[in-house]
Amino acid sequence: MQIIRYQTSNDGAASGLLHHGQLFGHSQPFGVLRNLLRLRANELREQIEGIVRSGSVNAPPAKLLAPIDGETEVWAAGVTYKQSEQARKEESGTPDVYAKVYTAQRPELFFKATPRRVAGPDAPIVVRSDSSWDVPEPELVLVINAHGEIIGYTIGNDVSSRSIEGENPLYLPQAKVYTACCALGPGITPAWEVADPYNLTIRLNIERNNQVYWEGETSTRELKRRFEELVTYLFLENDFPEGVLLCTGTALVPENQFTLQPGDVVQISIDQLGTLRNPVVRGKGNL
Ligand code: DO4
Ligand code: MG
Repeated sequence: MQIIRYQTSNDGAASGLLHHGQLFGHSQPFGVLRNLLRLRANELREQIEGIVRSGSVNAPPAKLLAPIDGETEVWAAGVTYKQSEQARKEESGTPDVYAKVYTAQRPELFFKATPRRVAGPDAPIVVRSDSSWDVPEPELVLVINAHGEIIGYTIGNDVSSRSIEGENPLYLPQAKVYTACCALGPGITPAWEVADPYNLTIRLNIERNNQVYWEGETSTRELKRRFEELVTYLFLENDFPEGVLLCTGTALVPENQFTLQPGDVVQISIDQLGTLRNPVVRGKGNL
């Protein structure tokens, strides 16, 4: 089952439940996502189970939207996998900061996006026109409610400029935060349906000219930190009244010669969460 956001016939947005290929919750006010993230996890679960019991179903929607709205923010953790630590050390003139943060008690957490900057399923993601080295970062994303509880999981792409971050780590916000810098979807799988989030396979496939150009896979087993630890630091001095989505870091880093090109299609699959697919454009002017 997934909580989804989708486009309605009048170009509006609605949320619902996709369960065994059918849409539930369309005939009742299931609510906008931001309000669902105000609920406690047990209240949300009761609401979802009630809707499925009510049995009113519809055909699945034609177009899914990113599962985020309102004032819900996207944050990201960095250098949470050994592979990421190694890649940052190679690209940077200041490798020490990455070595230190990998083992430090305090994790690296950074602001990534607002809903307006997020691409949904099949929508284009942007690589910056002032960047020469760009990569997708396939990441498991925690969906966290206003009370700091992990209520679900989705797939995220923390699209990043390695040339800008590599030049100076203080450029991180420019390497990471811009229009269509992030993709999320296809929906939110409730946390209570995922038996072991530390044992999920993450697959990345990049198509160029209709052929597989790069592919690889990893597992959340490789993660250095616990999710609760990341959430605790994120909520230490921040409030998220409409919840927050937290990308948990990447372990799939293509070889240093690789850079994304316009026309590439990035596909990320995670066990139990589905597949997120996005074409690449260069510069916000090409959206
Ligand atoms: O330290 C920079 C960001 C690293 C990151 O985004 C990741 O490890 O996924
Ligand atoms: Mg990342």
